[in-house]
Amino acid sequence: MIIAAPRLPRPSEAALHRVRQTLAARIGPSRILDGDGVSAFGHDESEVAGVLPDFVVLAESEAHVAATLEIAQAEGVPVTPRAGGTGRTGGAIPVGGGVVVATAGLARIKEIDRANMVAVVEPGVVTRAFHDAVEAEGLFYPPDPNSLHNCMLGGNVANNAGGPRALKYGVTGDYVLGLRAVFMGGRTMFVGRRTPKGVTGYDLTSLLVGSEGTLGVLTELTLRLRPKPPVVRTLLGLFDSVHACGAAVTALFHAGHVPRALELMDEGSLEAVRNQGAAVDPRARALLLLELDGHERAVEEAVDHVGNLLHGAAGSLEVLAAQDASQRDRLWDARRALSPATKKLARFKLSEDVVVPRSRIADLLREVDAISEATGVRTLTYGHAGDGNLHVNFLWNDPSERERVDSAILALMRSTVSLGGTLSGEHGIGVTKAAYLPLEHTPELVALQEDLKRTFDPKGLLNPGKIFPSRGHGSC
Ligand code: LAC
Ligand code: ZN
Repeated sequence: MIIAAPRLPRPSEAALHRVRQTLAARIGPSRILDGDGVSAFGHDESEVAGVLPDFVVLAESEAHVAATLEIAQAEGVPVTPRAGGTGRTGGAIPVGGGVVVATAGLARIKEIDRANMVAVVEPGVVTRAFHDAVEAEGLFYPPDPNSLHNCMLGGNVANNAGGPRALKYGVTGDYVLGLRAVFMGGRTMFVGRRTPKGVTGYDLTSLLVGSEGTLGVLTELTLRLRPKPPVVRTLLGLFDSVHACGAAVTALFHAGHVPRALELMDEGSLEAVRNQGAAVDPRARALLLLELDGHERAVEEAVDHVGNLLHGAAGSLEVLAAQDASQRDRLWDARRALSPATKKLARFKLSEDVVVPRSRIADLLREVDAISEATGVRTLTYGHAGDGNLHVNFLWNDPSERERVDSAILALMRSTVSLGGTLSGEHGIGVTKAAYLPLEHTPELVALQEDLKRTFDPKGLLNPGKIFPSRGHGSC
């Protein structure tokens, strides 16, 4: 663990005892976990040092969540919501102690409405299981964060998760029509609608999507679906430099192609993939993984055009096409395993998810080289190039390098903002990026958001210590 959690005051033992007793009477003692059982609820998949909650509520209904938020509010005890716990920024870590309310037990797919292409689900549904369920109905739910085998829809919505298919289809928030949420004090509301159009009142759905569990706890999601694309084709373009990949991305868009995914890997990422046993052509120092979908004839035509373009103007060394579903799955498995695979390249790794306008990708890649050279910190980059959303990873072995790593990350954040980009495309701010938020948001904008936070949660008890800079992290 290489990022310290912010230090927040812990709730008093007396208040915790009262919350525990009252909750046990309301929802049953078997739904409350304490002692050694809480150890799995103190961390997520970020590099933030874990903090144990005092106890965990294993919610199985909205009423359990509401009781928790009512009783915790009355006693001034913090509550941290948690779904799959696969977040990358410390968002599910109970940094102020208190209660974790786990929503993995709310795991029903309540409805798949084919006629209206809408589904109603609970937050504990695993994203991949939801894909399978809607695809069995001939429908399609595009958001596909790379942790989809483990992450849950509640966390995806709370963080407005992205993934490779966001390029053509948009991010999680583009599929949330409405939601039910419980607010501190226990008030429960439906926000939004279940129709594709609707402009009544403020768009509170969008406010809650991506609010990282700081405004309310999600208990039900109304999601928009699409027809399942009949044909998908996957291509791999090999290049002799990451800069050539960047230029190819621009050329593809200039030629009018919008693949559903357009993923980039640089030389360091390829090293990680090769270390996992993948036989990537040794000449390749970068690659693009590209996927097109739609109706057969249109897709075949696009595959030809894209193949020619990559071979010709974009100067790729080779273009390979997946021949069947199992080849395609192997390519994606290698891509999805990249984050853990890169971790094996050094003792320590920190990973960012910055975004720049697509036309500035080449500039960002140059900035990353310059930062690496100036600080002496090894970097590797991969990610959702079509969206301009790149995972820049910083790798080091000696703890004494840490100060240089922090200055390299700060330089990356500054460059990103000056290229017209944003600090986070899909992982959120959480703990890890709170200190950098002022690079992108003015003090007035931060203050406005803190006012909104107070409206929902006047005592600051719901997922405290997240997003806002005054409570940001320090290095361990
Ligand atoms: C990915 C995760 C890290 O793209 O967002 O692999
Ligand atoms: Zn990603």
